[in-house]
Amino acid sequence: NFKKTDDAIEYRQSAFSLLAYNFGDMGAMLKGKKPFDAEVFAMRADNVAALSKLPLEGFTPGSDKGDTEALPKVWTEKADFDAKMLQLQKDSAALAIAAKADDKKALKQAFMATAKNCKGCHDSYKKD
Ligand code: ASC
Repeated sequence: NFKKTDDAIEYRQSAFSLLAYNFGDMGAMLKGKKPFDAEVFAMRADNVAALSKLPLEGFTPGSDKGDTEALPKVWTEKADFDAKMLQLQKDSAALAIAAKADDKKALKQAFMATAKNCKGCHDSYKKD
């Protein structure tokens, strides 16, 4: 358990920072902003699959109060928020598997499916 509300906020924000870094690098490779490296891509996909399990724990009751970009809706519609976080976990697990196969088209599809979760959840639950 977190000792303070701020610790919960910092925990989830740290997880999101690591997610954005790893996911962003995969995006850069797929967009041709840097060379595609299958090994690095697969490593990042594993990281994203693991990291996607972390943030939810930081959305503790009362941690809508603090230095956070999370909207109050996270807590008033927690079941939907939880379901969206679980969908991200599922899709990034599938992406990690796709990243180990030699099928670039399937890999791109799995990446886009995962990215949809990021954007979809931000649109509903994050301040802009
Ligand atoms: C990223 C990042 C996000 C998502 C989102 C996908 O790299 O930081 O929040 O991808 O832009 O649509």
